[in-house]
Amino acid sequence: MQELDQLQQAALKAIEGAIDIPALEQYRVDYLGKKGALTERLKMLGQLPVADRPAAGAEINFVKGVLQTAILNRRGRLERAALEQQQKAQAIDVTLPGRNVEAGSLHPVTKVLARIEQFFASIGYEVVEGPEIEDDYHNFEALNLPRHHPARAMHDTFYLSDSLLLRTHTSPVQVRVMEARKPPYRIICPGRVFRIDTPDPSHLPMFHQVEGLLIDERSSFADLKGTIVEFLRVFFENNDLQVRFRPSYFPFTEPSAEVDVQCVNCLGEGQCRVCGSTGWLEVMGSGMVHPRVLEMSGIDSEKYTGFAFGMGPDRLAMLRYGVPDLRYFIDNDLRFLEKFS
Ligand code: 2NL
Repeated sequence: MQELDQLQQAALKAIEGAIDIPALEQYRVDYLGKKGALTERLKMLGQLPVADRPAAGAEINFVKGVLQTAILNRRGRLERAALEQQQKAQAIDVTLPGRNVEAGSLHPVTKVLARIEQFFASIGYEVVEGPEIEDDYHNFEALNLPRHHPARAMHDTFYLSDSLLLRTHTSPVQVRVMEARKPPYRIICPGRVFRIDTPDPSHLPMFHQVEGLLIDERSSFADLKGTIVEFLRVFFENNDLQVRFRPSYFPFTEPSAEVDVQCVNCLGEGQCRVCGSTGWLEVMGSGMVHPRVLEMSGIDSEKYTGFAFGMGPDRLAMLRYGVPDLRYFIDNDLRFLEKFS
């Protein structure tokens, strides 16, 4: 059948040229669908003489099989091509340079706090923390600060109410330990403290403090000196570091002393902006715990004595790393922070 032959040629050409699956599906419907060209021919078989029908039917069905196979093949090829296209689009270029993962680092003040804690832990001190919101009693009263002491004034302390405030030192943590536990103990109390200050190169309204407290029978000022000198020599990594104790006054200690170290910048050679050419840097306060402070927290001051000290890790970090302005520590400027990784 000449005509059927032409139909097959045309159909095969269309199927081979189908550019995508929907186009191919359209050709399938055109030729093999319910109203497709081949289906129509099968329907018309009834109009042929009975004797011709089997041969004509066989011919049409043969072409039908050829087209079905061609469609199947074309569909397979189109699907593979689509998959390849998709894979190419999603491909990962393993030759691209890797993306950098920025490594974080500890804040310089955190590093200094860790050094302080490490030293005191190595000589048997326990690290104790406490609340940043305190009451007037634990922050002032229990430390023998009289009611009209200037530190208790509104312009120095952040009051939250008549009796609640942001702690101005970490001493209240030590008061709570003295109230709760029977001596002996050795503790250090690191943490944030708060004082109303206008920010300048050496003052911020929030800064850090580490206070230490040892209470035992027969503890002495000699123990205080030995502990602090050893700490400062380890901290500044200088076994010959000169340290001096200068008489001073704190309401919570008696006697009291400021602790100075030989200037870490000029080593006492003068003409220095870090120590103001005095050759010394004040780094700590210290003293023997006032008997009244012991008694207020329920400790027998006839049986027990203790020493205490306090230091500012922010200032120690400035000295250790040569930072000229405290405000660098709170600016969150990566150019600064990356220097400590
Ligand atoms: C300083 C001064 C000091 C204390 C803190 C203290 C704590 C208790 C009892 C007695 Cl519970 N004393 N702490 C003692 C002397 C000095 O710190 O200049 N800190 C930066």
